[in-house]
Amino acid sequence: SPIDKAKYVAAKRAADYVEDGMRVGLGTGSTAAWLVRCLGEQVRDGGLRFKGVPTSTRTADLARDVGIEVISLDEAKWLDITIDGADEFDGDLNLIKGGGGALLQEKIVATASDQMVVIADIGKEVEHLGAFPLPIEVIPFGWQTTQALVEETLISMDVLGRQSSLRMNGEQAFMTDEGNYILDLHLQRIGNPRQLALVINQMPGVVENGLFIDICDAVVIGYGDGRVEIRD
Ligand code: DER
Repeated sequence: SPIDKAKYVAAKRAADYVEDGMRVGLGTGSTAAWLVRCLGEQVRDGGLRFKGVPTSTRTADLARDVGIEVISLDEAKWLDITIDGADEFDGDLNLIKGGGGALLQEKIVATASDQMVVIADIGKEVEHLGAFPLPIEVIPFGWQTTQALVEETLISMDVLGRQSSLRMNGEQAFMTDEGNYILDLHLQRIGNPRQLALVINQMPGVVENGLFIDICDAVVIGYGDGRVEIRD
C-alpha cells in the first residue's frame, strides 16, 4: 500500500544515519520495524557493525532475528542516535508517540541519545497535535482515581476534548513492558503541548506521557510515490 511504501522509504533513508561503531536506539512500531529490517540487511550483507538498544521487547526480538547485536540501555549508557516512529509531528517537530504502547522506554532512550530522528509517512504531519489520542502511562494501583484526576485537570487546560479511555488488549487491559496501563486522552486539539506535558507528569500515578517536546531533531518523511523529505 502507499502508506507501507512511504514508511519503508523513510526507514531506508534513515538507516543511512547509522555508521560503524554507533550505539543506536531502535524504535517501536511498523515504521521502526522497517528500519530494523533495513539495518539487519546492512549488517548481514554490508558488514555494518553497530549496537542496538531496543525500545520494546518486540523490537528487541525483531532486531535479534535480523542479526543486530542488541545491548541494554544500561550497557550503552549514552547513544549516538535514536530512530523511531511517531503518531503525529507538528511544525516544531514536537510529537505524539505511544500508539504502540512503548512510549516510556522510547522517551528514555530518545532522551539518552545525542540525536533523535523520527521516520514517518506524510500522514503523520499535523498543524496542531492532539487529533491522535494522547497516550499516558499510569501504574495499575488506583488507575481509575488517576483517570478521574487527569480528566478533572484537563478542564483547566487548553484542550478541546476531555474524555479518556483505558487501552484494552482484547478483553484485558493493555499492559506495557513495565506492567503499567495506558490511558488514551481524547483531546482533539492541544493548544499548549509543552504546558500539558509538564502538568500531566506531575500527577500522582502518572508515569509518563506521549508528548515528545524538544526531543526530535529531524523527521524523515516518506511519501507513497517513493519520495523522501527531511525536516530539521
Ligand atoms: O508507539 C509508538 O510511539 C510508535 O512509534 C508509533 O507512534 C508509530 O507507529 P507506526 O510507525 O506503526 O505508525
